[in-house]
Amino acid sequence: MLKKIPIFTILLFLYQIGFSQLEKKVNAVPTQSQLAWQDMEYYFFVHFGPNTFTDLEWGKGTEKEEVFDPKQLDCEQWCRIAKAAGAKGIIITAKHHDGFCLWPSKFSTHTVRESKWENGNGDVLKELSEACKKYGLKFGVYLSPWDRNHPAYGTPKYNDVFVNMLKEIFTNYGPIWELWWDGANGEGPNGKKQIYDFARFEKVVRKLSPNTIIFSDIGPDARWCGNEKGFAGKTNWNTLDTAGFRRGSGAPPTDTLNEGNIYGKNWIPAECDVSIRPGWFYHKKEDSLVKTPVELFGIYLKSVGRGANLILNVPPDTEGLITKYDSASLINFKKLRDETFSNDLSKKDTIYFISNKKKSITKKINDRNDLSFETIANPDSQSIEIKLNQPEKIRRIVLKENLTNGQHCSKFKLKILDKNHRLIEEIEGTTIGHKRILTFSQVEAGYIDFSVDSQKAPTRIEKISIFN
Ligand code: FUL
Repeated sequence: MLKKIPIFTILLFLYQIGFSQLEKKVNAVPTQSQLAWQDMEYYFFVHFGPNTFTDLEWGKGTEKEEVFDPKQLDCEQWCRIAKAAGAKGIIITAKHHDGFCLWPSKFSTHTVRESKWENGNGDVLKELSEACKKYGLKFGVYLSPWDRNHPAYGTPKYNDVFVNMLKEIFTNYGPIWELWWDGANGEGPNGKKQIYDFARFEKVVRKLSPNTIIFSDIGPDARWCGNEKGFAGKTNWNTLDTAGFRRGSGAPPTDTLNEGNIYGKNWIPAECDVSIRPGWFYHKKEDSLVKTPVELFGIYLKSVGRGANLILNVPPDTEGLITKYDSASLINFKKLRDETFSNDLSKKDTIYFISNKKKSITKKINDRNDLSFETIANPDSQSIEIKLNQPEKIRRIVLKENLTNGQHCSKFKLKILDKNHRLIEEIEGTTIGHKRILTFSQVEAGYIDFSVDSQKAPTRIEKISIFN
């Protein structure tokens, strides 16, 4: 029997089976914590420590503890500004590369306890974690593995120190929503580099706090976007291949981090970090260089608007307060977002799910909370059409993909038509992901047509919003 079937056909059959199995394997999906994390979209980063006072970006680790003395430190002020700016959380440098601990760690002698601030009784992590709770903000920590102060650095003992610090932080200041691991790995005080036991660190964190999102160049839960300008790729997959890569110098190329891998085996969405000032830490000379609301809005469009999260650094000054320059810019950034995105014109409109090229209406969706839509076998044969109740001037369209079962759309098309159904503008894009904000010159639209041109699996569109 077998003899009669050409060998080529058999090979093709085997190849196809193998291929479909491979496809199944690579459909990485998010965890519940990752889905919730992606909804956070935008939050603050706070770089604060001895560098704030010494005007440095990378402290040497030899700074005297007494330099740290923020006389008016008020973490509630940070939280009020974060709230007013629409940020949903704060992640603080509990320890930067200089090794200084913003909490009185038992595993270091280079901490707030050794400083003069509050006579050595202060604890920034305690103040901030409590303030975040009070203001309904998520709380996260940056714990730099690189430590230029710790005497054990460069020896296996330092990995124990790092584990003990993690235990202290997670036990005393939790819940910790996100843990930030920087990739830098330089020499410690004895000139030696450290071999970090990341597998062990991860295990410890997972045990103490299974829902914490661990960020690093390559995750495991969120990845670096490959630059410090706050931009994700125009194509931005939440999936990434990490096999064979390491954090720091062994990380994937920056353009891969920026765009992800279409068939990446792991769900590791991008987080875009950027500072509101040129530096990460406060420098008085940069008071005049705070990014404007329009610049921040541009960054927002290129991060959140490309399906990534935005972590915006807002460094407190030597008093321990966010300056009026930063807060003014942040408040106006919020105003700009509110003005742009508060009036969703699609809410008033009827959405049709059109099932074939003849555009027969098969389904009319009125309930805006239930717009989940699943395309079927031939993506070309269907589209969603939104008929505006009256022609409207529009400039932005926001798409949202339901990611519960993975990220699937790899090419989409939006057609903007006038009230007589004539094409005015065609916009093409690749990935959608958590959110895709498309901007264009203002047009008067009567209809909007959305279709998927290519996909990994059925795309689920959760929402289409239209704004002027
Ligand atoms: C970098 C660090 O070296 C910078 O000092 C800063 O903390 C930035 C967010 O990450 O890799």
